[in-house]
Amino acid sequence: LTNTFPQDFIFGGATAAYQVEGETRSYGKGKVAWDDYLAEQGRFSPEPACDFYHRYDSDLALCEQFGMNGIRVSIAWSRIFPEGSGEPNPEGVAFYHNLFASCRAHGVEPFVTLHHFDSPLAIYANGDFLNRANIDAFEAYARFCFKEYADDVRHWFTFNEIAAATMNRYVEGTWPLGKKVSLHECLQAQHNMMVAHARAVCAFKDGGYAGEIGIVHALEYKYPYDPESPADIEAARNDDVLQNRLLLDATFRGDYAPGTRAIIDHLCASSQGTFEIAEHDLEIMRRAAMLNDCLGINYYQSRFLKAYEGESDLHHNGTGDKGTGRWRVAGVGERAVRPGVPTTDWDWIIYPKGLFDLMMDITLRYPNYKKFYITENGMGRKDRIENGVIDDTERIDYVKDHLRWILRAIEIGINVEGYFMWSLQDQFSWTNGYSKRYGFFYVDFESQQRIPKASAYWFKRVSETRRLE
Ligand code: BGP
Repeated sequence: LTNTFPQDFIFGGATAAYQVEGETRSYGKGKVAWDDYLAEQGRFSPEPACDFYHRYDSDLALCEQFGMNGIRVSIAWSRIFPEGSGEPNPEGVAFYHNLFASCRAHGVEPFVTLHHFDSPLAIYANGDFLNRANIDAFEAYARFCFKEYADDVRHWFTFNEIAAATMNRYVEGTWPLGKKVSLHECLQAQHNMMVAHARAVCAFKDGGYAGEIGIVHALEYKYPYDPESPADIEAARNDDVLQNRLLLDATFRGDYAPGTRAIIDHLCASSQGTFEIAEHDLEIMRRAAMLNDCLGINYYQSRFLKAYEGESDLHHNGTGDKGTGRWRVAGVGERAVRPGVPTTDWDWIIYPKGLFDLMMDITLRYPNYKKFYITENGMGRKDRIENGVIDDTERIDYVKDHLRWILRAIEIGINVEGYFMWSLQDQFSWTNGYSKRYGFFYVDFESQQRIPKASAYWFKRVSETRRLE
């Protein structure tokens, strides 16, 4: 088995605008729904997060020093268009030019996402992507960015994790809006966002811009808890459509396979709703399906599904109290943990092989996939400093096990061209605040000092040698 990564493999860290930048209400930035939602909750503030707005240059210097040749960043839509559309905000536009220039200066390639969970409040308040007018607004914002940053950016992603954006909002109810088990709204928003993605991809290609474009999906392999049980198999298929399949079919086929569509309709019916595809949607989606250059996969965990007949019963573990999470959804199934499979303090299932199984599945079902980047993978921990050192051996093991499965995939001819650990530095987590740390670099949120963790030193060796020992 090979232990060496290809010559041009990207080794990087991932960030997202709202989770790192701070300055959420300054320099002309428009509001997003999270601002008031978090303030009302009063648990934690996204301000100043890890102050990336002012510290990006020193963070990029750290990337360079630690052997990273790539970074994932996102553009905050409401920094560019404070109201979602209309006149651009010059300070916001300039900020990203400066950020990209700093990436170049440090030899760190930027991989840029247009939408990472932060629709402008004006867009959110009039229905977000359930309102089709906002598909137009997203396309206009994407067109603006492609043109404005044509000389700065060579790697674009339209959306980050449509699955999380829709499920956390319309199914789990743990994000702004807070609706529970509205499966039809969840799936309709997924479809509409995929139309917005397709329009942006076509605009990028028609514009003749240099570089590549794709989308980032949060994928989890859905295994039946008991592979012999037809009811568990059905639950696994339901959860697969809810999280992965609608989005993957839309991405790579540009329409929905009959089996996918049947489950979409079943899920919508179970929350008394329907699924609407507008005229021309499939036309543009089919065109974009052949134009995507890459897929970003965010992979943290896989799931084991049991059949479930009762009322929906959800509890989100946003505190790190192990064993408190529950996910049982009427019409879908129950997410359970097979005995012997390890989990994190936030009840995330550690199952590295699922990443390989997912990539295999995609390459077999959608031979037009072209290339993968692993755009997020990592472990949330309660990291602590002891004698100036942060020993996160557990995280090193987690990343190492996933990198091993990536090497196996590469070895059998699956095209994977990069890996970005979530996250570059400790940052703000949407429902967990600051106690769930993911970074290579520990952040003391009081002083904003960065301290490299053991994983940063380990990753430096991997990226510089391109070898996994
Ligand atoms: C992904 C998101 C990130 C990030 C990460 C960890 O879903 O793209 O934005 O937050 O997950 O999630 P959490 O912070 O909830 O642990």
